[in-house]
Amino acid sequence: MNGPSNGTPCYLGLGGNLGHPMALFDEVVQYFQQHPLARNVKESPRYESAPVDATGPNYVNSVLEIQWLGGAEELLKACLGLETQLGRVRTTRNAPRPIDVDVLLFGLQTVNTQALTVPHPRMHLRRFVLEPLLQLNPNVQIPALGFARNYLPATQDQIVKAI
Ligand code: PH2
Ligand code: MG
Ligand code: MG
Repeated sequence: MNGPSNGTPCYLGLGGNLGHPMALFDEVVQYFQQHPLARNVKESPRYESAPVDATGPNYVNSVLEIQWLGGAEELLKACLGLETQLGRVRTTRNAPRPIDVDVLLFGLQTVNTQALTVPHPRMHLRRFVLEPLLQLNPNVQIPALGFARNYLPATQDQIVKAI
C-alpha cells in the first residue's frame, strides 16, 4: 500500500477560474501520467463553485490522487513548474488564475517549511476540496484532524455542482 517502492499516496487540488480550466486540467492529468515519479494517477469528478475567500468568475475544481515516488518538495516543484508552463502568472493572493495545483495531502505526513504546508491548512473547510477528495477515497484521513468525511457536514452551505 505504501512505502518507497509503490510511492506515497498524495492528493493534489486542482482549481482554475480564468480561460479554459477544463483543458488545463486535462494537461495536468497527462503531465502526471507521464511523470517518472508518479504512478496510478486518478482524477475525481470536476465541480463548479463560487470563489471562496476570493472574487472573480466561478471556479472549476477537482482532486488528483497519485502515488508519488519522490519527496514532498519534489512534488511541490513539479506542481509550481507545471502551473507556470500552463500560463499562470502570480499576482496577488487568491487572484483569479487559469490553473492552481496544490499539494493537499502527502500520505499521513505533515510538512512545514517556508515553501510548503501539508496538509493544506484550509482543505477541511472547503467543500470544493472535500467533495472531490471523498469521491476518490471516502476513508482518507487528514493528519491531526482525522477522517476528512467528518468535515463535510460543516461545509454544506457552500454550493458545489458536479460538471
Ligand atoms: N482557490 C482559492 C481561493 N478560493 N474558491 C474556489 N471555489 N475554488 C478554488 O480553487 C479556490 C477558491 C485559492 O487557491
Ligand atoms: Mg496554490
Ligand atoms: Mg489553492
